[in-house]
Amino acid sequence: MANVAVVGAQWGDEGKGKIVDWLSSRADVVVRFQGGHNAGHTLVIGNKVLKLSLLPSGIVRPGKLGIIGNGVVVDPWALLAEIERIRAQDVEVGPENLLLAENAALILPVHGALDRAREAARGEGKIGTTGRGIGPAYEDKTGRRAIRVCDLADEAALPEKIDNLLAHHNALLRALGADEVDPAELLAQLREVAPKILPYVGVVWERLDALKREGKRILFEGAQGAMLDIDHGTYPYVTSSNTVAGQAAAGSGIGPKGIGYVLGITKAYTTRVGSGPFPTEQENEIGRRLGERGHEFGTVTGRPRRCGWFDAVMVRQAAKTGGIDGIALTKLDVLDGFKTLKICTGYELDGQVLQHFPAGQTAQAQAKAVYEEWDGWEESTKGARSWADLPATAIKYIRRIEELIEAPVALLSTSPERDDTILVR
Ligand code: 2SA
Ligand code: MG
Repeated sequence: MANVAVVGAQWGDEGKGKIVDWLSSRADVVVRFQGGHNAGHTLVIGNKVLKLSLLPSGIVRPGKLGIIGNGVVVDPWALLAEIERIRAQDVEVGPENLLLAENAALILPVHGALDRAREAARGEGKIGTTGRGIGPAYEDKTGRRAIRVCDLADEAALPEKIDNLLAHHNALLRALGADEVDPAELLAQLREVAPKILPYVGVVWERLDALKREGKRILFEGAQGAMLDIDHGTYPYVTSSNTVAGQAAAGSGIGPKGIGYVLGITKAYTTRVGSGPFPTEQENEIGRRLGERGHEFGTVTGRPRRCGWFDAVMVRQAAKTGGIDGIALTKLDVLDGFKTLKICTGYELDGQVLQHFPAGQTAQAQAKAVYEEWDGWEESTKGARSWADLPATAIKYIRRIEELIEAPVALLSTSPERDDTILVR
């Protein structure tokens, strides 16, 4: 089996956690390569519900190595709290099964505060971030003033790094009329947390190189989704990292040829949390029904997700920009019982029908979804165990999606349970 990268093909929450968990039973290593604890993956294992944010999903399986790559922004306190939380659910986590890249950038308390203050200042125009400090941490990283994981071990350089960082932030905080950060206090906080984090830290690219040579199977676990990508997404309503599969290489140090297959995950309909354009959104009975049947609430923040019809134009774009080889289609059963189903096949803008989502904010807000209508099905598809179990109209719906997005549906997940029913083509 080639190394697989699993990425979201919509706006996140496509059900990546379950697919990654299922694939991780066939892999030796699971690697996170972007995002941070803004991600939320729910795993259902027997009667246990595990909610992961920063830890790679594979960690819940004994004998697997979880890696947090350099492309991730790491809040050390959130990491420790999550480790404690899942240990309490009888999952073992230690340096033998968790490796953290020494060159990953840290999320500090000032980043969370800044994230939330900015959102409040934006008011109606807010991005709808998770408030976890993701954006400000990536800004410091690209601004070359971040404190990185390796700095926790560097007593000599740390005070100067902190001064350099705070020269930037305290000027900003002063302008906002907010409290400044005391360098001595931040230094003390980092010194306190360092010995708890450092046992997990290592050279990820080197370890991956060795694992590759040993023929180990490596799985790359994306967070968020293609339409939240900083370059390819609905900017500025995006997250601050590249979420496309290309980032799996840069965010871990494995090189592009280390990834053999890109699996995109998409729901059979569409959801989004946070603000921003959403051409197929249904702010009506249909949207409410999708949300209720699909239990559409954010894993991290508990926010209700916006719901709408399947957008084939958006997923096709995600497939092309992300190099997606095949799709895992999830939550088909949420559509059970709808009389008719709609699929978006283009956007109408200024009298033209576009086959791509425009980049400009005004064009994005004005683009109107053009739909095809398909017959629904009465039968339950929940837990279906073979393609033959699916109603003919459901198979037609899936085939049409494949045609429109120009990628095959390689997997179909028909229930959230780990051992339940993933149909492989
Ligand atoms: P941020 O916090 O800077 O990354 O937010 C920027 C935008 O990215 C969206 N975003 C997400 N969208 C869906 N799921 C995400 N993770 C959690 C989950 C979300 C939750 O998996 O359930 O619990 O609310 C996620 N993380 C970031 C965010 O909504 C902004 O639109
Ligand atoms: Mg999620």
